[in-house]
Amino acid sequence: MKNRIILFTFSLLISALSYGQYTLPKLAYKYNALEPYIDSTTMYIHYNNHHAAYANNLNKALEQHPELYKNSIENLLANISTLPEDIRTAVKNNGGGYYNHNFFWSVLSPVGKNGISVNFEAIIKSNFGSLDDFKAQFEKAALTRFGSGWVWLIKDSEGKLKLVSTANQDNTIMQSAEIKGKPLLTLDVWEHAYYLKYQSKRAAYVKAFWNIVNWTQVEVNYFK
Ligand code: MN3
Repeated sequence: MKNRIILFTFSLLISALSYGQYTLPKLAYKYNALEPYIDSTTMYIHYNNHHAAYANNLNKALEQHPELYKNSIENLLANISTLPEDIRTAVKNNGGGYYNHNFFWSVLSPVGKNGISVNFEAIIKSNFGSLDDFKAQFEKAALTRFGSGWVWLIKDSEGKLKLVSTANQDNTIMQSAEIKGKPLLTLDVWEHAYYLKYQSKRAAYVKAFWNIVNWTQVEVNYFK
C-alpha cells in the first residue's frame, strides 16, 4: 500500500514535470560542437535567450488557461482557431518560436557525424533531381525569404517532399499554413541565428549549414 502511494505520488510528479509547462529540450551537443560553422556564442545566446524567451512567453500566455498545458505544442499549433481568442497571437508567435527552435536543434549535429545515407539520398534525388539541385533550391528559398523566417523541407500528405519558406515564427504544421506538411529539416534565417559570425552574409551561413545537418535525424523524420 505504501509503495503504491509512493508510486502514485511519483507519477503525479512526473506528469507535472511533463505537462506543467513547455520546457527547453536538452541539447544533444555542446554549444561549441557546431564550430566553426555556428559559433559557440551564437549557440549560447540563441538557446538561452531567444529560444528560452519563446518558451517563457508561451508559458506566460497559457497561465490564463492552464487546462491547455495538457496539449502537445504540435496540437496547440494545429488548432490555433479553437484556442481562447486572447492568446491566439501569443501561441502562434511564441509557440511557433518554441516549436521551431526545438526542431531546429534536433536536425543539427557536429561535423561528420550524421552524413546522408544512400537510401535517403535516393529519396532526395527522386524528388529534386539530385542532392546538389536540392541544396540549390533550399539555398534560394533561404536567400529570398525577405526579413525573418525559416526554410523547411517537408513531407506532404501524399508523401512528396517539398521546400517551403515561412515568415516570422510560422511553420508548416500550423493551422494557418498555406502549404502544410511534416517538417523533416529546417534552417533558421532570422539574423539572430547568424549575425555575430556572418554579419549580413546570410548566403555564407546557409552554405555553411550543409556541414552540420543531422541527416540521420532527417531520415528518421521522413519514416516516422
Ligand atoms: Mn532563432
